[in-house]
Amino acid sequence: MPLQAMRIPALAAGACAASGCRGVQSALDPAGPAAATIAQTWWLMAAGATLVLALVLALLWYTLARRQDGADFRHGTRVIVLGGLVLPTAALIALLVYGTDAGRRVMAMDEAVDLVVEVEGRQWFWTFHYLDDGGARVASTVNTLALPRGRMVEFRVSSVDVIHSFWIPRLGGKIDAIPGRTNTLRLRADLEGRMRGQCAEFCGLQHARMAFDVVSWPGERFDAWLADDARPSPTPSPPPVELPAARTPATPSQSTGTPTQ
Ligand SMILES: [Cu+2]
Repeated sequence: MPLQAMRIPALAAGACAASGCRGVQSALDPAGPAAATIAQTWWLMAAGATLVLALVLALLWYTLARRQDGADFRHGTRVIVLGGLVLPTAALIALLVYGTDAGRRVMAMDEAVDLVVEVEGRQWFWTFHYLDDGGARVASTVNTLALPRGRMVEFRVSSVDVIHSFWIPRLGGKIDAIPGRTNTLRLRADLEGRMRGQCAEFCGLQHARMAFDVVSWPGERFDAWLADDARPSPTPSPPPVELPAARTPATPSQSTGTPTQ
């Protein structure tokens, strides 16, 4: 590729890195293997879509230019077979093969699990229960998830009321939290620091408040925290938030300001 042509993707990647793509909740700023695979797929598909758009525009320009020449369009059948059948079939097969392999890596089902965390969604907060090797709950947190860096964590996600969706964009894909059902998701944080998760399914008027913090610690610090915090899990209670009265639908007889459980 000539140097001039390489400048555009380099500038785009630079601008992306310097601005909107970074951040505590950006899927394009991966902090783990699953999110890295998803981001890689996103960039690949963005590049492919750009290529297809350029090809279509070039063909359109060519067609319009030829019509102005008054020339007849020949080889129509060949263009339809190649452009309408062979090209999409090849592109879709390539995407299917790549996507299947990427999906296997994102799910991480063949990897060993180091820690199990039960995730409970409810209107409108998250509770995280940390299990020991025997499957007993040894600690719980509300709206803050602590993770040991470099260890594979299995999340068992469920809901106590309506359907929510558990999503930490910098670590991987999302999974629905469905009442009466437990869905499993495996994620690993390879970087330390603070990230942000969010409910990704509209679940009621306070849905936008259903965000949570994620802290990724070195393994020793996490172990020490879990050992210190080890105690019977408390009854989940809503975090202390004040609901904006203007956004709470209420009749004059109803009170506002208290989250409904
Ligand atoms: Cu929700």
